[in-house]
Amino acid sequence: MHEHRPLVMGILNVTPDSFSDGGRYFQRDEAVRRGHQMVAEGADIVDVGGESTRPGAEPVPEAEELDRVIPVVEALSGQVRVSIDTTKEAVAEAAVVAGATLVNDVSASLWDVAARTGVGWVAMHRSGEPATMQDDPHYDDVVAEVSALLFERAARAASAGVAEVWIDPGIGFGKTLDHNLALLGSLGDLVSGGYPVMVGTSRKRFLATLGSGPDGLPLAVDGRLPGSLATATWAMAQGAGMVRVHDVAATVQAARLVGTGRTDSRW
Ligand code: HH2
Repeated sequence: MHEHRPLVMGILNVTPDSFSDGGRYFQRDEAVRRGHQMVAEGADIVDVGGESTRPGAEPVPEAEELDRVIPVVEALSGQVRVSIDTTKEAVAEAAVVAGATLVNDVSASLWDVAARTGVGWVAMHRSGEPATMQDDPHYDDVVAEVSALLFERAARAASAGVAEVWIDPGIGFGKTLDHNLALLGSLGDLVSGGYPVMVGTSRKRFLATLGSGPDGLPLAVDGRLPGSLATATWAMAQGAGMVRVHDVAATVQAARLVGTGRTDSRW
């Protein structure tokens, strides 16, 4: 019987400076090995990125980003669906030529590339640029503003001819703890827009303080699996069709639990 469950996207950062796995998969061989491992763990999609978007991260020149990601996309795309996590048009295009079939776009602006090349597109909401986005984020109504922007971009992409459009509230991208919690708490609003919703909470900073132990100290990145899993499970239970995670095996188990009994085929 075909399994109906939300999709799990495994994160593969080919970077020296990503907040969680920076440096671990910077060597090409290590990156490809990790990609294979995530496939074995049940990842539906592997998301290859060559530029960190963490708060304060420095931009990466295009040639450098291409050099990081393209060989890895080529090596994995025969075995699993690959998405390219980039905000650069040229990198997205080259990755599609190399075999990627989804553009994961944290700037929510590359729908033309997806339309032109016939691949899927993820529109993520962010406020500001990585260098300053966490300085003083402000919204009058975070849920309404994020939803409105995503629905508007998704509609533009659909009318440009993109057949597969995902929307993502961009947890941690120019958002305080309260903003993140409001967005997670009202995921139903996003889901009701009719576009499949993707959510990324994995190991993010807001879990450090929320999940701190009796000592009150923030949790280090490698202590955030419980919070990551809890929030991914919450998101899937609210109707998210895909979660973007570092810990693939554990999240696939959770996705199966959430998917039990589902017969719809939104994902
Ligand atoms: N989060 C990150 C990067 N890309 N894409 C989508 N669609 N949604 C997200 O929430 C999202 C994303 C940040 O996480 P990570 O890739 O682990 O870190 P870094 O940006 O430092 O490489």
